[in-house]
Amino acid sequence: MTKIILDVLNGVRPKRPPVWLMRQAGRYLPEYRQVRATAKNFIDFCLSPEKAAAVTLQPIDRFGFDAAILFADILLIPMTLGRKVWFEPGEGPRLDTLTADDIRTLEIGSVEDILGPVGETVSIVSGRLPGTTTLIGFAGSPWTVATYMIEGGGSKDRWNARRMYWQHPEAMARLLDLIADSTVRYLVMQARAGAEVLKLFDSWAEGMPPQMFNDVVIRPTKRIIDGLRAAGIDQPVIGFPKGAGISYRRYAEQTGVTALALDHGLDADWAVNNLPEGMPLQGQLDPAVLGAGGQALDAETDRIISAFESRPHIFNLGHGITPDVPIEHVQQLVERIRG
Ligand code: 1CP
Repeated sequence: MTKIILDVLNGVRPKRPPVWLMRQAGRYLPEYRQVRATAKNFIDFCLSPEKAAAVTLQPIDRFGFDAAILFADILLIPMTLGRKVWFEPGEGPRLDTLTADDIRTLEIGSVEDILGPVGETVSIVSGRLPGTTTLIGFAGSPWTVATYMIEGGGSKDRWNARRMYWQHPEAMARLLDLIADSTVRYLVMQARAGAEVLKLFDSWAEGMPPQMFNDVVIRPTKRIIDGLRAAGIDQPVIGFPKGAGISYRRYAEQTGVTALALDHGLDADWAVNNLPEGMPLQGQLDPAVLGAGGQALDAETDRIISAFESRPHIFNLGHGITPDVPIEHVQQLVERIRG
């Protein structure tokens, strides 16, 4: 049986693009909320292989997406560097904040033990997936993970992290290297457990000067991909430097990614004409359109499919699905794509 997403990542252009959605396992699904309610807290949920595997498979059962994405979170990696991470109910992630001084003494712990349960989740899902569905493993990219570590959670403009880059460049470089090296071990574990594609989420790659983009986005991403290849991992890697604008091109040329996930702000025609020839592209429906549904959803779905007709293309959102999206809209989208 062939897996259409692996075909596309190998450069094939099928008649209709395959589809999956960022955050497809999540609160818009009643069956997700049901399992979620049985977990002590969000971190525990991510580290409970049976529960995490169950919610990974839910959107596949319901919609028949072409890929399942491992249920976990990008904020597990700070735990491998000895940091505390917790989720405030109704608010979001919290971490103990990190200063330049703290960074000098950080060390990578036993990634394989601390995040071992995630490897188990991957094995369980791998054994239960339909033969045509691709299993995607993932991690956060170093810059995005670093912003949460320095800020102690989400923040409006990542001010402390951005300032640290300019004020303590050596501390920032060390932090990014440590996250990258821990992430390599984490992704090697996922790949060996059965992840067939790996995705790197750089949700905060927007709004920085070019040299800074080289230092905090491109270099650490390349370090991860070089590390994976050196470890004998040859799975395709999808890079998602969200909000990078025209810097998507340098990212595509210099990091070693196999494919690019495009956010909805990037001009599709620019992308098709300026990103490396033949490189598979994933994206890029605005999640708000999925929230709206109706004719707008059909029209935007059609526009995106035809915009990427000349490329190997995986249909997806430009960012994660939001909890308020009606399930019927997702159904409508999948039917429209499949014609
Ligand atoms: O209680 C809940 O159910 C909380 C919602 C939730 C979910 C469903 C969180 C908290 N994380 C996740 C799972 C998750 N997170 C997945 C796997 C499942 C899937 O995609 O179907 C993935 C790939 C992520 C990745 C992730 N986590 C990113 C990168 C992608 C993005 O959306 O930009 C980021 C930034 C996070 C941090 C995070 N985790 C959770 C929240 C609410 C946040 C964002 C905080 C913020 O906005 O700053």
